[in-house]
Amino acid sequence: HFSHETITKDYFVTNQMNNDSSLNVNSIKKRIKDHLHYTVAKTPRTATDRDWFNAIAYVIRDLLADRWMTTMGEYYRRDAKRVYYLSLEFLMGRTLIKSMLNLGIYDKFCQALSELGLSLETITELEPDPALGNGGLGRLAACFLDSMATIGLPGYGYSIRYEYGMFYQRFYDGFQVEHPDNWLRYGNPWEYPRAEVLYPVHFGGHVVEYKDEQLGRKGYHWKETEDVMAMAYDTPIPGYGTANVNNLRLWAAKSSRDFDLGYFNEGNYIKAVEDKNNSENLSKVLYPDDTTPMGRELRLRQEYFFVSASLQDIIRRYLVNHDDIRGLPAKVAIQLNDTHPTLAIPEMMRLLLDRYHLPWSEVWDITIQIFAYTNHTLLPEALETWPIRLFERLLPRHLQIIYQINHEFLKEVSYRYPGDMDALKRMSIIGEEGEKHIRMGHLAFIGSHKVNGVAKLHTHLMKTTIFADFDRFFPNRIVNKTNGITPRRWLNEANPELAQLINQHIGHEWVTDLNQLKQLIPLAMDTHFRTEFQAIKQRNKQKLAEFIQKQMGLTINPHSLFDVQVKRIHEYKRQLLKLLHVIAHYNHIRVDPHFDRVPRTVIFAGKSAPGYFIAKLIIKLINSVADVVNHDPIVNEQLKVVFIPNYDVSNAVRIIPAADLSEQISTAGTEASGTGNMKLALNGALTIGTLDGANVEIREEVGEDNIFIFGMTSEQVAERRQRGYNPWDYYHGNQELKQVLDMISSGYFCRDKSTIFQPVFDTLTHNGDRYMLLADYADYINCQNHVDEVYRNQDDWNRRAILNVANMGKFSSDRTISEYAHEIWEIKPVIPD
Ligand code: B1H
Repeated sequence: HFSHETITKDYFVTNQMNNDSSLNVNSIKKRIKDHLHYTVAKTPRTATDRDWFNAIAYVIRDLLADRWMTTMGEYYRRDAKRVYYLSLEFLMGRTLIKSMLNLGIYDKFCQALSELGLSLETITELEPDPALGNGGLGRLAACFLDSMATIGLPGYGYSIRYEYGMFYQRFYDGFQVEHPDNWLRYGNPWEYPRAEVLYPVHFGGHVVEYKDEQLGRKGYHWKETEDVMAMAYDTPIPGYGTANVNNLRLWAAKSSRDFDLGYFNEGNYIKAVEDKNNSENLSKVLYPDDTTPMGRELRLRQEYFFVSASLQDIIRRYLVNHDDIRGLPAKVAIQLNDTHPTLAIPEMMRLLLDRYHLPWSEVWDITIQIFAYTNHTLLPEALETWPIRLFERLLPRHLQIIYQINHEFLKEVSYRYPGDMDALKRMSIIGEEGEKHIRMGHLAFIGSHKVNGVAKLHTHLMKTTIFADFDRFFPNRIVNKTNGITPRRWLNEANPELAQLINQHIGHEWVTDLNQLKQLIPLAMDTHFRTEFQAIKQRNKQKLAEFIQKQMGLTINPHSLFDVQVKRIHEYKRQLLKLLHVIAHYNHIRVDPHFDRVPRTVIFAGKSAPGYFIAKLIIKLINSVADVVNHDPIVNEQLKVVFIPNYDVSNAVRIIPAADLSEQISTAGTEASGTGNMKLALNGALTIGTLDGANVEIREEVGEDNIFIFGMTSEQVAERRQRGYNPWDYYHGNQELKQVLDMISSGYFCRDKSTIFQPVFDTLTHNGDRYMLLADYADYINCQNHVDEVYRNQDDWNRRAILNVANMGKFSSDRTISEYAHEIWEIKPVIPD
């Protein structure tokens, strides 16, 4: 299996930035031993592998610290405009190998470790994978940090230091069981606690109006609040092949010092300490709900806590070398990663109004210039709203400000569209359906100078559906920024052998300039190159097969087609459609076991939100189908189904380089972009997909012969929905499909609880098949048959796979970030002298 020692040192692209001559193999060994002695306080004889991991991490952290302080100093000296990426999630993945590669010290460390008799692979596996995010949105934030540091942009990440990240997924009897992810249990060598960077965050209380004699107008005091303190933890973010090191600042909740005065005075010491615990619960756990927000009070408290601390910090940094707060927009850009940090808008207004006493109109101008908002989903249930009643209790001053923003905005709307009461209702920040609530998307849109979608189709749909009124009202505010992924993590680190093959032919500039991969296009016609390319894919598949054998005790055929669907489990992503194909395929094998078929291994991985009933039942169904298929002697080598537990960044790095086929089969119009689609194609998997999200642009780049497209377009989906869609027509009209669905409902896959999967059958039939799986079924099956045909000609398959790799340049997050920098943030790289 994957072993770094067996990899020769030049497999990774190592950069030349590290010309620090004092850093040689001997000095690295000395530094490691020193940290083992003085920081970890262990001797080589008593040290565990984890002690060694920590010692090594501290050595690397020292190197990061040097460059980081220089970088921060440089930003300060140049008085550079900064961008602050506010996100409730950063799915960073492991740091050790990434840092060594980015700093260009991987080779030397390999040598040093081997001379110390340490196994880099063993040590790598001891590092916890910090999972402070759910899925694509959180991983995008992490790729963006890598790109900003690599390009040299003064970009800072801000988020929460969750004590428990994304849950650890295990299967018991095929059911998902969530285990707490106590990632900080053994300490975190990558972070610097900043006990002195501490801000109060207020909740509750009430607002009193006063007459400000000096300004001659009304002022507002937010009084008798309950306070929580936010303490900073900094993680250095190295760029690749550069001395730039940026910062990710995470906030942890601490009780305020005077939290307990009252109780202490009453002598109730125990009660006081109990309360301290309560306020520190704020940063305890990440909400594990991808795409659909959980409207819980603690989540709103997290959002405000994080926003308030971040803005205080941003303003403090600005005021270190500026004295006029009105100059803020020239030096500060803030990007809102979805609506989750939208409270930053009224919070900025509050600070400028109540603390800096600027007049409303000026405050509004400043705010709009600073903020920009990225939308990541169109699903109506995913659009964040909060009950007014909760705001009244928790954030009364913000509620006032939001009311006034809304009042001013609706005045403009009624001026522009006289008499159009319906437009007012549709566009208001306040929704009146059911309980009165705040529409966070409207607030984010109105308070930002740019609003972006994450793929062309998604941006188009934003303009024509959920934000159509806003697009008409603010014509050039919506822009597109198609997502990207960092080539450092997703090719250079994840697929070192492919990286090396590429280097041998076109050099290594692609690592920071992914369009260079276009030079591989002619090599797709080179049979020798194709053979080498295939051999690498085969070794990656072998390694994954060994991992699956070791972790799950399951034997798979490494020469079968690896058919991969890895992503969060969600109805709109249609893991069930994949499963319908698996079952139909199984039935064919049983009817005619001796027919010559392409053997397949279908690999699933992904987590479900803990409260998402149907998604959890889909997990159980996949595991049940796997159980039946994998134990059926008739099926033998032709089909295997694998559900790899606990999909996270580390597992993605193992799975993606081994994939032949990438399943991107969401109902057209539902997946905003997808980024797994890019990672898989970059590693030479062919995509089978709908014309959804970034698949549309992947097709444009790789050419329609090198991708398998099927199913309805987003227009056709919308039109079908309009016309009235009846899943029973497909059920009764397709014998094969009916048989598959009946097997699900009749308990074929779960004999001891035969009705357990009835709800799955019902979502696809009685309950209307919201994501139209049945409508796309026949075309999907045809398309999969076409996949098999193409796969039979391995040489031609490799040609297409190479053309996928060669044409993925557009999907580098460096390109995405450069676009944000030019068109939204107006910031430039700072290149140190
Ligand atoms: C995406 C989310 C999301 N869209 C709410 N929306 C969350 C919404 O905890 N919450 O409340 C968490 C996550 N995540 C994903 O963003 C899209 O589904 C993908 O298509 C897209 O590629 C990704 C990055 O833009």
